[in-house]
Amino acid sequence: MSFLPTTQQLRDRAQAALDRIGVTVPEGDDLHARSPITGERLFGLRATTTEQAGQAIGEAAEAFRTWRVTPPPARGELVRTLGELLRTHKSDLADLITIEAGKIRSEALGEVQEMIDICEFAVGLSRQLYGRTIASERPGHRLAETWHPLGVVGVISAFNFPAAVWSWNTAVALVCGDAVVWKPSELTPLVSLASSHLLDRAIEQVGAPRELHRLLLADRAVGEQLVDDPRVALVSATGSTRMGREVAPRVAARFGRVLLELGGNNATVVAPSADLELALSGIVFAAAGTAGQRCTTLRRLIVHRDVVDQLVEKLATVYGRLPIGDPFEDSTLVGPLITDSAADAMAAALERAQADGGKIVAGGRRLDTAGGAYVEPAIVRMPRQSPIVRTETFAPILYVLTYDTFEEAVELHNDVPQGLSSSIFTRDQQEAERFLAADGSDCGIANVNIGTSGAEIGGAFGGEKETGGGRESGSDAWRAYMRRATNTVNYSSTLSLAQNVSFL
Ligand code: UN1
Repeated sequence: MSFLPTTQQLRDRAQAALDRIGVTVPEGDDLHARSPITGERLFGLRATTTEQAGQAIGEAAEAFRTWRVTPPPARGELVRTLGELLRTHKSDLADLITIEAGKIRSEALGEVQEMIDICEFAVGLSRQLYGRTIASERPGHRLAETWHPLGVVGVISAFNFPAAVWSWNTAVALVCGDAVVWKPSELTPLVSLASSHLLDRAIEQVGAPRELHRLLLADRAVGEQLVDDPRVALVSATGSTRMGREVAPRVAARFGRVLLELGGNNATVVAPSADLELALSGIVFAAAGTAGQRCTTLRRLIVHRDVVDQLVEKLATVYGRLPIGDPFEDSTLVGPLITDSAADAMAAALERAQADGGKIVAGGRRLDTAGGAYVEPAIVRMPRQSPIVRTETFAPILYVLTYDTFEEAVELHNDVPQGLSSSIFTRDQQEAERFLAADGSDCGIANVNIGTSGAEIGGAFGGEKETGGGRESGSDAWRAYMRRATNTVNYSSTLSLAQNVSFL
């Protein structure tokens, strides 16, 4: 393992990035910024109080009144400006992502690229918020639908994509005419302050209402406030299934809308015809990349009996050479886990898996470093899909299961509570199509000959079952951020009733 930077070096690097972005950290003792690289505290921060949060929601609701009647292409101009600022500060924001989330440099830059991409998508979208015209059954009538801005969107985001998930929601919500109130993870306050400040700068540059975006740097209680406040029209929450289980009924109780992006327990099927070299690269990035801390991380590998030994052997060799350590180091592929408790959860899961008859064939140990939680990504061969395999552990553990028939592979694949991402490696076209068919993968994302993670922003992102059913980012996911009105216009001089009803 490479030498780690000191906490002071990280603090200086973070400060330099914050200075270039132009943001001042609100000093205080309520919360703190820390880095998983050394596991130590960087800065103390002042949190948003519940009173301030209430006020922020009110201000956003007020800004919405102006924003909703601003023409969408003018709203797009704001998002275009944000995209430009993100391009200018790509490296600075990536620094903060590495410092607070522990992502390797290339993935941190990739996260900012994803933000730039969604801004560009949203700018185009600002001229494409299409409604339909519908054939009316009545003479002299026009039937159409119009999409209107929804209101205040509350965004709750997680540590692992501390900026991109916010941008998917915010760029789209803003062109849809909504205002945004953001409650980020307490683990990544600097990334949140920096992202939010870049948007504030864009808002100022284009002369949009200042209160269009509000950042709540606070703990769980303020998150709950956002969930319960009737002025928040849509709560878009990314996090664990446990969190979603609490959020959904509370928002439903006040007839608000939710968009949920919860846990994944993603699997890849490797068929006997698969190109194993291709599969190998796809699997390693999906399973060990981001130290297993993506919601799209590959957690289950379902391999045909004819190729399983060969594939596992190749994987174990690659795993044995994975460079683990300082995420700023160019050669590093696996950075730290976010906290000690994530490493503890990984150790506990490995123990459970072994108790169920699993055999660790690669990795699984925590490296002996002071501070950060560095672990070797693990591969575990399992005799069956036991309860621990069906559970999402947010760490780099890849469980390997064996199958004989395609039907059995699909059954194993779908037999988990989560339904986010999936893929198959095969050169058999029929098999690939069957995996994508109605009785194939039951996930929101189903891929062929690539891994489960690293989706592009152009498609709708999200999943089924305990993943929560939400879709954000590309395609027509924008509709969740708007309200639909059906309009019937009578341009004749007769009042004709639908369904041929006569009255008067
Ligand atoms: C997440 O882990 O919460 O598809 C989002 C991917 C990324 C987004 C992951 N584009 O892996």
